[in-house]
Amino acid sequence: SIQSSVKLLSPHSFPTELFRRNPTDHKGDSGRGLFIGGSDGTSGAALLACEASLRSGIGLLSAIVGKNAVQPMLTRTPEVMVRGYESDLQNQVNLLAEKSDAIAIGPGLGIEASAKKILETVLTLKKPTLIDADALNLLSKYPELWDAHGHEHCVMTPHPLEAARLLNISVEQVELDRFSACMELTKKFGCTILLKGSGTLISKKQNNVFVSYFGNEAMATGGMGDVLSGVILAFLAKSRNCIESTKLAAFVHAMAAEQASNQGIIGCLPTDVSNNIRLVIKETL
Ligand code: NPW
Ligand code: AMP
Ligand code: MG
Repeated sequence: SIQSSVKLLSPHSFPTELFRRNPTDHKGDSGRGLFIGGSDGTSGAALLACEASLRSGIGLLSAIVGKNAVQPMLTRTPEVMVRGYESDLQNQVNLLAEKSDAIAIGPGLGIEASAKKILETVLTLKKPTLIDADALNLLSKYPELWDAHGHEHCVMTPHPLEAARLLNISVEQVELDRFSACMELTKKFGCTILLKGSGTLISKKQNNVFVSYFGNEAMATGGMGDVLSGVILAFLAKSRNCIESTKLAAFVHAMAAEQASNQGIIGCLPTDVSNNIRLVIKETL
């Protein structure tokens, strides 16, 4: 049965050796990542994801963001090597993506034709790739993108509405049987799936689902998912292991939220969660 294959995510279920640093490590050993997203109106998603990625230990982080996100990004996190979208965009994406161990695409990306082209380019490279938010919406809108370029080294992190769009069903249907929805996504895409929400589900192979009961309603704030994208990117860049990175990220993200919400459930910001990531990782790895 479905239920018999469900495992509870526990603080002790992570292969910590994949994520630890050694005393002689240099920045390249910690992983190079590329973030792509944050267009006009949703620039903040890029800032939140990139800051979270840095707090999760990424060694080198590049970002391709909307023009209006460049200055705020440099102000908040000068550690990021940031570029604005330009007309020779394809070229930029290719150059940066080829040098990266992992890529995250989607938060605040928008679903314009230019975004579709970038997603196509990224998928073609077959690198460990986190696909979230508008990149998921693009896959719902243009299923042929995945048919032509989809691969197993991807992690998709839909919230229930994004999952419903991907499966062509209603949010109610997703929420009524979250396990089935998660498995349907695993079957359809053949990559790692994290279905967001209270009782987050993570699966790579069918009939093998991890459930996380960490986190709480303090996380019901816009931008919280963008932080998760950044955490996953960092762990992917370090380990290149999709399922283990996703499990650890779900735990770190939710535990950081629990700790941040000790000061109050209401008004706990994604930024507060980001600021607690470091301590949670210290306690976990
Ligand atoms: P409702 O309100 O209940 O009808 P969308 P998005 C539903 C970026 N962001 N259970 C819910 O529907 C993102 O990265 C930028 C049930 C909700 O209103 C994306 O690129 C920010 N329903 C882009 O904006 C901060 C659920 O889905 C609707 C559900 C759009 O992303 C915000 C929203 O889904 C944001 O992260 C659940 N658990 N969860 C920034 N500061 O720059 C969600 N829903 O329409 O896909 O829009 O998720 O806000
Ligand atoms: P997004 O909808 O993309 O901003 O992502 C929201 C993030 O917060 C996901 O990681 C969700 O699993 C998490 N989250 C939201 N609400 C809750 C909740 N009530 N309990 C636990 N986690 C939640
Ligand atoms: Mg989101």
